[in-house]
Amino acid sequence: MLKDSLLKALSHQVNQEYYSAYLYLAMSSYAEGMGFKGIANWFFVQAQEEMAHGIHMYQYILERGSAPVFADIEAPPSSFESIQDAFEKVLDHEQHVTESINAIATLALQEHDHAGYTFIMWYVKEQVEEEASAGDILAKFTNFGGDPALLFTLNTEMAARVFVNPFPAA
Ligand code: OFO
Repeated sequence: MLKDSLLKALSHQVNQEYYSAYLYLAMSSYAEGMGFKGIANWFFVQAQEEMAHGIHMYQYILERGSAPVFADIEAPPSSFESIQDAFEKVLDHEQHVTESINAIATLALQEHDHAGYTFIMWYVKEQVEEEASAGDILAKFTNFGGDPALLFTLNTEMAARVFVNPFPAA
């Protein structure tokens, strides 16, 4: 069974993963409304990944013989200033998630829960990719933001993204 402190932290993280999914759905809906279906697709796939993370953590809590503690999921912002603003918020959000995941890893070590530590390390690595991906997209806005073709290029590139369940057996 998980110790209470770790159960609380992992349950909170399940909630955060679902909040992340809500946030990306809100961004997807915003991009759709702006007519950028490809960018909307990128956010939609991101939301699907977040839901997969939430389910994966939920199942891990059960596997450890504990019961997840559920809480309200916060509402995401309903609008954004621009597509660039949405991606700036993606990076801010993922940095916040990284801190939260790192805190769980620290807690698992403090509690001598080596299995929990091994579990959460997958997410430590995942967050490096999440931040790098948001950073790469934002760099395009920094370097080519003045070029009106940027959004159309991104829209085409992002239309190709497909959801691949990172935990196919789950
Ligand atoms: Fe779950 O990786 Fe983003 O937040």
